[in-house]
Amino acid sequence: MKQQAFNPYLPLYEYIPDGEPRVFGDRVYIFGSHDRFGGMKFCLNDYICYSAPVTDLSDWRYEGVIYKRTQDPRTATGKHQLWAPDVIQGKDGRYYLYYCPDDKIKSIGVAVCGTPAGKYEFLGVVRDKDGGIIGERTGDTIQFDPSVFIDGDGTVYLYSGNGPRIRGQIGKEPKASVVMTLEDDMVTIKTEPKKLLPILGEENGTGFEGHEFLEASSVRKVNGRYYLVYSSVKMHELCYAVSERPNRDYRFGGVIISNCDVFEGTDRNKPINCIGNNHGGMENINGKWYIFYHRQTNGTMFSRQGCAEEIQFSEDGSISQIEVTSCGLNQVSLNGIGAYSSGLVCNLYGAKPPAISHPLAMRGQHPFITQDKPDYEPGGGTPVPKQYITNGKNGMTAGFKYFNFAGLSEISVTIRGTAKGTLAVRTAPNGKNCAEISVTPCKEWREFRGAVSIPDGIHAVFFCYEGKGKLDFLKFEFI
Ligand code: FUB
Repeated sequence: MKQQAFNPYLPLYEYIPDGEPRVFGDRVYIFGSHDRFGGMKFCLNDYICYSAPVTDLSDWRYEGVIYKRTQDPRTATGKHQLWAPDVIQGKDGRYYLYYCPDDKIKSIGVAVCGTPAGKYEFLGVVRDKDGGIIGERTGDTIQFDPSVFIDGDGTVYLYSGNGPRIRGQIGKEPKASVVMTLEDDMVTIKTEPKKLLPILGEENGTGFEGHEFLEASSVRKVNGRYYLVYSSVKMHELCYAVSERPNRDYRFGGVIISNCDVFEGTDRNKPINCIGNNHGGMENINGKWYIFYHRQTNGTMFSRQGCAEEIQFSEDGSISQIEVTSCGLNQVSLNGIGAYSSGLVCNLYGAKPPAISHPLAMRGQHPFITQDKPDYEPGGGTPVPKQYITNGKNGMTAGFKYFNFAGLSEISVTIRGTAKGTLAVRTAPNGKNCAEISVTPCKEWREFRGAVSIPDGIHAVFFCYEGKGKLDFLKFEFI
């Protein structure tokens, strides 16, 4: 690899949630929504794309805008946002982009392009053979988060739908997880939508209890089985269901990842990141399987960023839950020497347990990741923002996983703010102090250093603040 890969895997100024990884040829492409940093709604920006060689997941290339929010005639006014998309290569060799324009328009748009990374042109809306729009006909359930899979026999499956998150919502809108098939034109349905996974209210006796389908369908075939990754009613977790058939009989498989790193049924059953929605998918890249997911930043659910981790399949086809890390696609631990942005933090919490990411709930009460300048587009001529942790108060823990240390002697932190106290450095959140860095108030960014004693080998690093006042935390360096 040319350089190290991190989580988030894209530049820290990019906010691409709902990322579907797709390998086309020798590159992996990320098709996701596009949040605007500092936005107060989901997906305020046009779809953009990044790609990387399958052999170097550190080397992401910006492909530019691939589809504008206003290209679909239904959204031409610019008042709608484009929510989670997916892209598949059709049998004609062209690439088809599927999306729902937010939760106000309950049907699926399709755009097409001769190359994976755009620019896409609007093709149509998914309809039945009589022209009826799927999602708008009497008796239809609403369409949401479309995702496509083409099986070995050429059948094109379109998955879609969402469910209620809390019981009181049941019955307000006709919702379901559904699967239908498409004609070769990729826009007309061949078979009607039929129910697939249980939503809240349909779970009893299904094995999905507690992990009912919410949204974010995404299907891949692995060793002859179909794996449907979805986001459950808990929002923060991506689960999988598995079947021997692409369009029926899915069994609950388990949780693959929780973006607040909750491992139910273990002593790690408390959130250690702010809680928010999650969406992604899995992909085989150069012989290894990865799960792509997103994290929340800026104390809201509207500035989300893509992350990824390697996953393993057991002999019996099951996938164990993996933890969130700072090193993700790097495949090995990060260098134990050098400087790192605090934006790579993978566990971040304060004295109070993390809450659902929402401006009113988060701001003021919890530490969160933010940046020092407005939303940035590559080539837009505006300055490149720097990401940092803000609102760090007494009891803040900021964890980074993992580094391979050899002969570490000193650690520096670059902070600013009114903080007066100690940043303790530990290899476990409640472990012993490996360094104690005294910090004092400073208006501008300032570096503080401390001698450190961390044994050689692979360790996590946690910065734990004890003191008065608040700090912003920009970066740290292992020396
Ligand atoms: O990004 C907008 C919506 O949030 C997606 O469509 C959902 O899956 C959730 O991630």
